[in-house]
Amino acid sequence: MFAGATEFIVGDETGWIVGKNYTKWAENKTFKVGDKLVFQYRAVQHDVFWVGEPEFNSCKTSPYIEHQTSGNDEFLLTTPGRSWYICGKSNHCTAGMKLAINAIEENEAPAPSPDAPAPYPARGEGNAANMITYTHLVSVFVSILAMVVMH
Ligand SMILES: [Cu+2]
Repeated sequence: MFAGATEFIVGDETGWIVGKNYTKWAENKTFKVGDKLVFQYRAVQHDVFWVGEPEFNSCKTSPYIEHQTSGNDEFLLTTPGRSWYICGKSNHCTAGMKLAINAIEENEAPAPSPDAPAPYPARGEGNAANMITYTHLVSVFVSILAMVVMH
């Protein structure tokens, strides 16, 4: 179902820490439904609250949608739209330990529309499709050749 799903380690190699700009981390990334956010941190030092926009803006952890504390917390993006995550420890959120993302529909990929010129095939999938077509053509050609040789 979630063929091209991506697992995002929030903050990449630095993980979920105080002092990282997660707005900046997220800004050049495309999040899709089916992708997963993984928050990695030393358990007890931090945690992750999935909250609404007002709680995100005011750094309040109540009400929240989900709270995880394992240090390897996974949040699956199940619906399109925005979602907000904050750390609930001390003043970490106000210090910037917060992440807002926008998830798009799985097949709403940043691909050109059908009537727009398509300079490249979609990465990966396009090549795979071309390969299948090519393989198919070769096998048809071989069958024809075999028929001709046998008659
Ligand atoms: Cu924290």
